[in-house]
Amino acid sequence: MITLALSKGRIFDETLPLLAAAGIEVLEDPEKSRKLILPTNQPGIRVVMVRATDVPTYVEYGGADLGVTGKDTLIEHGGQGLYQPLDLKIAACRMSVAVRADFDYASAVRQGSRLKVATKYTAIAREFFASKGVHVDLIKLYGSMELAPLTGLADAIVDLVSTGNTLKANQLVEVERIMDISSRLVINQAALKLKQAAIRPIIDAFSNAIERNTVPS
Ligand code: PRT
Ligand code: MG
Repeated sequence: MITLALSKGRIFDETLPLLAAAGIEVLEDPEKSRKLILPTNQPGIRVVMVRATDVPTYVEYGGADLGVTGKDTLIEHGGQGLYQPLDLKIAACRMSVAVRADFDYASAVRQGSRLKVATKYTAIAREFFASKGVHVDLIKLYGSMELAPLTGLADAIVDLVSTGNTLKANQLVEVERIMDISSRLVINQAALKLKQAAIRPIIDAFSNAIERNTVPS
């Protein structure tokens, strides 16, 4: 049995076409079903639904053989014990620094001020500000980062941005782009060796599908 870990929402939705390219069809809709283990049209392959941030953990410890997870989540997890063969180029966004429109970020940085930064992504934020030589107090949050500068909890946030609509709706502006983000296929290293025959064709089908999507025809 091959177990694939996915999370509800954009990762599940955007992985479906890749699965279809590998001849795999998930037989139930996670938005409608309460089941956490979903069967597929292939008796030897099942999908488990976990929180996005738990995907690397499931795959690292073998609760799943493979999974799909954002580069953001992977960096925060550390990536231990995970083979990362493919950038799937799905769930694309960017990791950015944002502040209130009336906060002068550039001069705060120039003056060497200590910044209060709220984020779910403390590893990425710590590394980014250290590389700029900016001193920060990191405040760990688990969601709704956009609220932090509006309430005085923080001067800045580090968060994912895709359309920019959420920032705009909260009068925040993007002042730094830290990195581009997309989702990766991750594989348990032992499973890769022991279940080669079943896993290889999935990697190859995903890889061909990504190429078809990115090469203009
Ligand atoms: O939402 P939940 O707390 O259950 O879990 P999660 O946020 O970890 O999962 P999910 O499904 O929201 O995100 C899974 C992965 O999708 C992330 O790890 C990213 O790699 C990727 N992704 C791509 C995004 C976005 N785009 C995105 N826009 N993840 C989150 N967002 C959020 C962002 O945090 C911000 O609040 O959407 C908001 C900004 O969107 P725009 O379009 O208004 O800019
Ligand atoms: Mg989310």
